[in-house]
Parts: sequence; C-alpha cells; structure tokens
Amino acid sequence: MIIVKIGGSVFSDKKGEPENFDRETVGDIAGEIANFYPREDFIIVHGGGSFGHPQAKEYGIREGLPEDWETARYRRIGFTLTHQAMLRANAKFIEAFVEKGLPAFSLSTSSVFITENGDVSYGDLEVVERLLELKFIPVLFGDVSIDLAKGIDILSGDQIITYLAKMLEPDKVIFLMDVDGIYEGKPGEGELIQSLSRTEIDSLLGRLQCGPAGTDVTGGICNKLREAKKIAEHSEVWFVNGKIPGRLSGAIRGDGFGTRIPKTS
Ligand code: ATP
Ligand code: IP8
Repeated sequence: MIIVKIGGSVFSDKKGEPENFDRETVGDIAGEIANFYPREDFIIVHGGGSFGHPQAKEYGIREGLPEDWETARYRRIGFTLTHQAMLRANAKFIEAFVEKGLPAFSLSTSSVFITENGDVSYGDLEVVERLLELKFIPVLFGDVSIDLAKGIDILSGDQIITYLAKMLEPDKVIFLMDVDGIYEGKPGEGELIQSLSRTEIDSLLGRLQCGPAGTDVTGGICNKLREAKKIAEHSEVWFVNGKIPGRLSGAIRGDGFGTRIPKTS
C-alpha cells in the first residue's frame, strides 16, 4: 500500500487568491495513479493550501476554545468555515480522480480523528481498512479537529500520515511538493538532498532554522521533516515534485528523482 500526500503547494498557490485550485496538475497526478491502480492500493491525503490555511489563521483555530464566550463563539464559526473550505477542496479532488476512473472516496478527517495539541490521540481506521479491502481509494485531508487539550485545533495532513503509517505499515509514503525534494537550505539556494537517513533529520532541522512559516498554520517544511522522521520507522519515505509529470510514478516504482528516506526501525 502507498500513501500519497498531495501538498497544498502542489494543488494551489498559497500566496494567490483564496481557494485557487490547479485542476490540471491534480488531473495529471490522478492519471499517474491510474497507471498503478488496482495493482497497488493507495490512500490519498491532501493538504490545506489556499483553502484551509487562510481561514484557520484568520480565526486563530490553533489557539483553541477560550473561556471568553465571544471569542469562543468567533472561533466556533471559524472552525466550521475552515472545515467547509476543506470540503470544497476535497470535492475538487474527488471529481478529478473519478474523471480518471479511480474510485476515490472522501473521508472527513475531523470525523475520524481526535487530537491532543494537534497530534492524533484517537483514530478509528476501521472504515479506511474496509474501503481498502473493497478496492476503494480513501481520501483524507488536513482539517480542523476536536482536541482534548484545547477544545479545537488543526490536524495537518502530515500528522495524519504519521498515524496511518504507524497503524497500517505502508510500503511507501510519498510527499508531493512544488519543489524537487528536500534541500540543504532554501530551494534554489542549497543543494537537493537525494538520500537522507532518519538519523540525519534532527541536524538538518537545526541547519534549516525551523520557525513559523507564512500563512501555514501547520509549520511548512519543518513539520513535514519532523513527521517524516517518525514515518520512516514504519515505511520508506519520498519527497518529490508533484508539479512535474512522471516524478510520482518514479517514486512509486522506486527509481524516482527526489529525496528518499529509507525505512529504519
Ligand atoms: P500543505 O501543508 O498546505 O499541504 P505542502 O505539503 O505542499 O503544503 P509546504 O508546507 O508548503 O508543503 O512545504 C513545502 C514548501 O516548503 C515548498 O514550497 C518549499 O518552497 C518550502 N521549503 C522551504 N525550505 C525547504 C527545504 N529546505 N526543502 C524543501 N522545501 C523547502
Ligand atoms: O496543509 C492543514 O493541513 P496541511 C489543514 O496538511 C488546514 O498541513 C485546515 C489548515
């Protein structure tokens, strides 16, 4: 089984208009997956991009539900609106996949997982497993979450994948981004790292000076790398460019161009 994360940077321009969607790129990605399905089982997880992140930031969802009634009321509205924005993104994904003949089936992340400070503390994967047995392609997404510590929070697609990898032990996890993989420094400045070991991730995080990232309420590349370190205990991990046709197929076959982190328990 292969888990593919379609990053927000791939399907939308996060600095562009709210809710912009690159239908052509998503169609190409679905087309590549269609060449491997049904021999391979897939789970798709997509990020927030220009859909979830601006709303989540505007309403301060990551700050949780406070005592003060008026602020809490405002956040509850924001919680609902952020979720609706993610449902609109998700509907576009499902359409693009179905158009390529793929039985992509949407699962609302906020109805499957409960978090504690943004990490999954409970997840019911029964439906995901049944869907896979029946040869569907479950599609999850970064979403709002009910949170045991803060009342409400955001659950990143990257955190969902860590949980799925731990529970389902996939053969591979592939992160699609708008750059060729993980760079030693800023993309375009530092060199592309083609092979990275789990144990090298902490020192890389230090060199990248990981801090807050623009409108990304879930921490951008730094969060991704921290999660990749956990995922690589259960699965091989790839970071490839989802905007360039063929790169996803290469990662699926195992001879791809990007950054590969071997499974190391
Ligand atoms: P989302 O979280 O919305 O799903 P995503 O999964 O596409 O988005 P981002 O969180 O946007 O991923 O992270 C990818 C971005 O990180 C790239 O657009 C890239 O420009 C930026 N980035 C910053 N530093 C690095 C680095 N050292 N290596 C790779 N990408 C980097
Ligand atoms: O883009 C964030 O998910 P991510 C989802 O995968 C929201 O980090 C709602 C901002």
